Amino acid sequence: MSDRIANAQLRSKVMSADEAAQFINHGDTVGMSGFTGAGYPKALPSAIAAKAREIHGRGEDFKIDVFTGASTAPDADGVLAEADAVNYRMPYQSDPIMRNKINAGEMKYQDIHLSHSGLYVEQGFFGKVNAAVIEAVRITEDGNLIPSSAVGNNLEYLEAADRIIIEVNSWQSLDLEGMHDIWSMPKLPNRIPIPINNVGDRIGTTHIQIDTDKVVAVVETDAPDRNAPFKPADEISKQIAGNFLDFLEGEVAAGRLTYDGYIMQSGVGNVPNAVMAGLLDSKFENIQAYTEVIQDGMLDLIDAGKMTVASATSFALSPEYAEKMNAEAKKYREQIVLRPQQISNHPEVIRRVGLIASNGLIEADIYGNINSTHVGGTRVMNGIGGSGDFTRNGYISSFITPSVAKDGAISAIVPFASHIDHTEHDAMVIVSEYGYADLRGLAPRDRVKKMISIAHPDYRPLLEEYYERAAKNKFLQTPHDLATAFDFHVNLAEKGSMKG
Ligand code: 0RQ
Repeated sequence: MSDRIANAQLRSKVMSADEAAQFINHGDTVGMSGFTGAGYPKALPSAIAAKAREIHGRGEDFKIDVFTGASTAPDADGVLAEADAVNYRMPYQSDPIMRNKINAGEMKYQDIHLSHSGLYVEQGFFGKVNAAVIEAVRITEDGNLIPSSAVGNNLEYLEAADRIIIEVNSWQSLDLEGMHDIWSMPKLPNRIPIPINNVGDRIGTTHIQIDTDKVVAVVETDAPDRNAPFKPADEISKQIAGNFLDFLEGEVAAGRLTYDGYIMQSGVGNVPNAVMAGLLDSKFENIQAYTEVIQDGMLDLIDAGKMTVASATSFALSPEYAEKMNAEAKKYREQIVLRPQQISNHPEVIRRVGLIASNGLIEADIYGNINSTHVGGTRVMNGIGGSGDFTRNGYISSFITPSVAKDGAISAIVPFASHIDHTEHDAMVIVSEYGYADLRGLAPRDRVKKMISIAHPDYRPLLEEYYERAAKNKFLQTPHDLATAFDFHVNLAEKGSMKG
């Protein structure tokens, strides 16, 4: 047995994942650890999926509701979806099998702001949480958990659940201990200000205290997190990154930012990583991140002495960088803080530190409304994730995107966004490979020209045509021609291209 389980009571609960799956029943609500492919349970999801298949084979029902921090991995969301073991999922997913089941109407999904999800559990919006399945680096002699590569909603699930299953993963570095900052907010109506004034402030403990009497099983694993490797930055990503850096330089020139005052939030993906690569060679120094995930580019910035501190709730590292983190966690924990997602994404702290948010999008419309989640307004891609938490509350909120998707069949700039996650009131700067549209201080009609200037040249005449038509209407605050506002999307659905 692993010497990572130092508590005698919990050592007596060690069993196999298949044995532990007996504690998960049809109709249960199960809160799991895991955020962007990090810190999710590695064994229980497959064991639960096997149990579901066996029960379905007998012609009986077996489905559970699955809550996590955010996305997990093929061996969690993927296996559970494949086995038709999920009834309802929240707050975020990005798994291809699960996405297809959701879009086919075979399972239910509620896409929730990541900072809200734990609070909703605390307040009982979802009813009872039957079980928590949480990955840990180790269990201390006192029965406390040292979380692994994500904190997510672990506190809320451990507190709300009747039964707790702990996975102790020996793949995760013991040196992660000391990186976490666990602070539990007093419940409503006794909230107090969160005492974080600076990005790196530590306000809590390095462990999670649990009710050991609720623990029904401890499962030992030795399995890596499953983060996808990033593609090397292509020309377009580099151009977008260059334009984003031009925007930052413009802020410095305007006196609104200094070279040592940049606090970033960054969505995940190839373009954000290209931005971080660009920052390596920029004049920006002492960069800080108040964000939700630690990415490869941030480790590079820390290694280069360009980033002083990063606060998040999890890692979203490529396999190569995850190994690097495991080897060097002792060093990185001096500059990285992993917090519960209610804190990493909290509006109060985000507004206080004054960060510049930057996230990806599916489409933006000519007035600056942003669709982050639904292709064609109906097919969900991933979810809003933390993009709403940061966009609504950031000091400056930006979006970065290639001007087209699917070899030019889809324009990222459309007349009217077919689903709106971030409104024109929140989005300030949109960046593509053609430049950046700075919408701050502009009434809706004055934004149109700027938005069209960052669209792909193939789509600019179509967007101009639309606006001319819309501007012939009677009401001119935010002109639209409702009869043709979704022609781009209808063309895509019917003819395979937004061009028609
Ligand atoms: O699909 O891989 O099949 O080709 O979407 O697109 O251009 O690689 O960009 O990785 O940044 O993803 C909005 C999905 C953009 C992401 C979204 C297709 C495109 C490709 C990926 P393929 P790119 P990105 C904090 C912030 C919401 C959550 C969030 C996202 C795939 O940024 O999920 O911001 N955001 N969290 O082809 C059809 C369009 C499309 C499109 C792109 N208009 N129509 N497909 N794609 N635009 C992090 C967390 O919360 C965890």
